[in-house]
Order: sequence, then structure tokens, then C-alpha cells
Amino acid sequence: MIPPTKNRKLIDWVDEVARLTTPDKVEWCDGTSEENDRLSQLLVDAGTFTRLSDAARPGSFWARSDPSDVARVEDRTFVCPKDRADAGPTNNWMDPTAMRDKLRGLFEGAMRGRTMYVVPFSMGPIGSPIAHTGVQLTDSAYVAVSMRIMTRMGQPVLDALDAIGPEADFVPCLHSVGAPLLPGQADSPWPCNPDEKYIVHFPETREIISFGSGYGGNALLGKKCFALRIASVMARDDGWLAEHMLILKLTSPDGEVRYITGAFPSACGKTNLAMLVPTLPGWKVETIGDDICWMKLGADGELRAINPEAGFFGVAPGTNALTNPNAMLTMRKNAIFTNTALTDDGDVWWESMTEQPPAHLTSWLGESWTPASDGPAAHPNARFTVPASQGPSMAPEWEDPAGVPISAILFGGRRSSVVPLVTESFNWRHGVFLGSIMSSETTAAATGAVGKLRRDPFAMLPFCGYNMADYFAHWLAVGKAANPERLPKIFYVNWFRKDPQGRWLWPGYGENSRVLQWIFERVSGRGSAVRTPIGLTAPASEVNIDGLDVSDADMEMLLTVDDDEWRKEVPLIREHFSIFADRIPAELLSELGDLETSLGLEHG
Ligand code: SAT
Ligand code: MN
Repeated sequence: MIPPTKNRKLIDWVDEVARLTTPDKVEWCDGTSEENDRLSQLLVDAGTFTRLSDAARPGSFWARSDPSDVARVEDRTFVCPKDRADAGPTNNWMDPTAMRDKLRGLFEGAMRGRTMYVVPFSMGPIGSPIAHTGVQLTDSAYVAVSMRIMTRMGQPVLDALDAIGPEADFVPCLHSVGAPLLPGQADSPWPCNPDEKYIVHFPETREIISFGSGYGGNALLGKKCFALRIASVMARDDGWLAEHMLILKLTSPDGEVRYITGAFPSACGKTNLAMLVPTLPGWKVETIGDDICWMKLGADGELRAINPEAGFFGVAPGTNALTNPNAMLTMRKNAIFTNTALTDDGDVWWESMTEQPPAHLTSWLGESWTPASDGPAAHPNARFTVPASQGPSMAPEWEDPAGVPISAILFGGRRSSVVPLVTESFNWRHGVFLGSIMSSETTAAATGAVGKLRRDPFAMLPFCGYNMADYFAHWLAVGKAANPERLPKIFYVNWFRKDPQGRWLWPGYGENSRVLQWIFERVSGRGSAVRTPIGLTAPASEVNIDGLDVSDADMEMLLTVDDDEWRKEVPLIREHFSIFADRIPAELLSELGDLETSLGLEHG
């Protein structure tokens, strides 16, 4: 067919990949609903999708992955600049020439028996000065239909590219499930490669190549691979920020508006916070984004943010009408559910969706399941994929091409001890220090042990496309480039603190609006704070707990900075910084020195 674009680089690249991977055919995706219906039906026929009942969830599908392909594979994820030091100590690295050779071998004939889809997509509203374009080649129809939800996908993207000119640039994203078919060979419902998986980034040429997995973060290349790993490199080079953050709009009872971003590791409640229903009367939270945030400096030196995505790829288990009613409403139609359970009447279910599980289900493994069965009905990392535009909590300006001005940045993680409910940084530099020492107990979003404490600076550990020490330096530089009057304030929050007996101290969810209220007051130049060695915490008297069943003693425990615990934390921070050797910015070492001094410690 005649390519529906004049872009030379794109046409040549599609040809070259088709010659290497030898698909049965090449299809350019236009992003229309007709195309979406056709591909969805194809997936139903292939057994990948089960159509959900129209009465329960119109336009929606249930998919089960291969049991080995359920999460991001961090140990198979590579960042390959020429110089290993540019990838830094926290990324897997391989020499780019050797990696290209390896991948060429794997991609040879990899799409045999399949269709190669050309998926043009925009991260951010098409034409926004903050947005960027990518094109994904993939042999997975599941990926193509998911990309249509998660990004602005199809012909309008090519038209916008052509409007710039035939040389317009885009990020090439190559993906194969790595499961070629011999003539007559039956396909499996979830093709993937059980032996070889490579999720590879070439930051210098801004390319992504992914092989062997069909799962979300490994395969929907606009998301973590482009919008975080490659975009973080683009942002470093061009003076902006590509971050693993939600964006929310907070409106006070007086109608004052503040926009807030928050970095939390995967599966720590970003989606819930972005869609929060405040328990505080008169307050309103609306959603701009739930996972990724791109921020560029505006005309007045303020940081303006867009959500580069167009959909939500959220964790299903734990989501219900109490924890996140807005998410439940968003996914009532046109949704894809992956690795949840299926009910007998053609709807989906997952742990805690309802208080009582249904008497009978088909589990994520495709097995008959009853409450007496061993193991959960849904995989703990089961996901819903759904268009953001369907969300009742979306702010009307969520697609504003100019972005929204940010007043506060939150950092957080799961810490059952040590880290108080909320702390404000002394200033930007100290805030960058707090971001750089973030830590969290691991979740099911990545393969590996769950509940292990790891340092996850800025929640970017698995997503930073270059040396993380340089990334810290970049954050410091952005702080200097911005208008000091318009610089967001930085806060460190922790909803997950427990008492020594292991009881949650804070109810979380909608009650987090009480913490947001204090943050709102602080960024508005009001409210008081208590100085501690790690920052300014809220006095218990300033967190509004009207109508909340949390004792004064629990509030004290939640807001306490225990100097002894922090003295024990300091050597761990030194150890964490030491992996970056002399690349760690001097300003951060100086912050660590100040922390030691205020805790009465000798400098390490
Ligand atoms: O990377 S995914 O988007 O698949 C999930 C996550 O880790 O946030
Ligand atoms: Mn995420």
C-alpha cells in the first residue's frame, strides 16, 4: 500500500524493519473506531480477548497473559549509551554495537506469520509545544489497541508530522513479541518469548527496541520506555523534566486552584491520589494525569505540566467503590482488563472489588475458581486500560496544550516506619535531596520480591534513561533556571506508616485530602510548620482531623521525626550515594552534611 505519510525516515525505517522481520503484511494504523473494532474482533478470534457482556461493560474485553509475562522485567531492561558511565550504576548496560548485533539476530524473521502494525502516536495533545511524537512498529494487535487508549494514536499524528515537513523527527519504537509462526502453526492466545526478553533504549539516537514481552510497561513503548527513559534524556538536553508523577488539580472551598504533581513508585497509589474524592467538605480534586508528567518552563519561568498519556493503565486489585470510585466509573466501558478474573456473567472481578467474592469465577490463570481455591483470582498486578476522557474526575483543562502551572511537588513511597506523614523541604535544593533519598517497599508491578526496601530516587529508579547522579544535577539546574518566585514547593509524604505492632496509622485514600489541605495552605504562604532535621513537618494541630477516627497519639506518631531512627538512616543514605561515586552533585553531599549536623552526627 502507499504509505499514508511523506516522512522519508519513517517510510525507510518501516521498509527496513519489514525486510528484517518478514511479517506476512504491514498495516498502518489510522486510529479509527472501525479499525479498533476490527482488531478487537481479531483478538477475540485469536483467544486473546474475551468480550465482556454488553450489559456489564460495553466495548470492553478481558485478556489473560502468559503466566510468565505479567509485569515489567527490570533485569531485562537496558540503557545503552556508548559510555557505560552515562547509563550509570542503576541501569543495566551493554555496548550499543554489541546490543544492536544481538537484537538484529533476534529480530530476523521475528514477525513471520504475523502482521506488523505501524502505530504513530503523540505523547501529549497533538501540536502542544510540550508534546513529542513516536512511531511504534509491533506484531501485537493487543499492543496496537492498547496504544490507541494510552496515547493519541493514528493518522492525525502522521498528518501533524507531515505538516512540519518530510524531515520531521519522531522516536522510533520497535517491538516484537518474539514468537514467529511457522506455516500452519497455531498461535497461542498470548504470544511472547519465554526465553529471551530485551527492553532496550539507545539514548544517544533516541531509539527503543523491545523483544519478547507483550505486557504493559515492556510493550506499550510510549509509556515507560519513551515518556520516561528516552524523554528524561531529551529533557536533560533541553532543560525540562520528564517524571514518574501524577498531576492533580486541587480547589479549595474558596475556589482557589493549585496544581500538584506527585512522584510515587509503581503501585503506591498514584492513580488513587490523582482521582481522590476528598473527605473534607468543600474541597475538590480533579485529575490531569496518574502516572507521567512532562514539565517545561513557561514564559514566566514557571513549571508547566502536561500528562503525555491519553489513558490509564492502573492496578486493578485494591481498586473499588470506596478506594477509588472515579476509577470504577471510568472503566465502565471501552476498557481492557488484563489478568483480572472473569465472572460467570461476563464481567470482571479482582480481590477487594467487592467485600464478598463471587461464588464462582474464572481466575487470571483461566482456571475455575471459588473462594475456597488456593491463590488469588486476579494477579496482584492485574491492570485496567481505559481512556482518560471517560473519567468523571478529569479536569476540563487536562488536555490544555499549554499545560498547567505547578505549585507543589510531592515525593512519596511505602515506608512502614521512619518517614513522617508529611514534610516540606527547606528549599528546592533540599527538596532535590529528599527526592534523591526516596525509598519504598517493592510491589508486584515489577517481577521480583515484594515488600523489600529499596532506594527509589524520585520514583525513577527503573525509569531514568541516564546516569542518576546527572539526573539529580539536572533537577538542581532546573531549580536555578526557573523563576524563584514561581518555583513549586517540594513535600515528602508517606501514607503507609505503621505502629510497632504493624497497624496502619493513617487511613489514606480520601482522607489524604487532609494532608493536601496543609500543603495547599503552605504553597499559599499560610499555615505553620515545625522545623526538624529532615524538613518542616505539619504540627498535629494543623492537620484537620475533624470527623476522623485517628487518636492524638497516632497523629503524634505519624508526624514524628525520630532522630534516633534518622541517625540509623544516614549511613544507608551515604551508602546509596556512594554507588554514584564522584558523580554525585556536591550540593547533595552538602545537604547530607547538614542533616548529619542537625542530628548531632560526625560528618561521614
Ligand atoms: O510499567 S507499567 O506501566 O507496566 C506499570 C508500572 O510499573 O507502573
Ligand atoms: Mn508508573
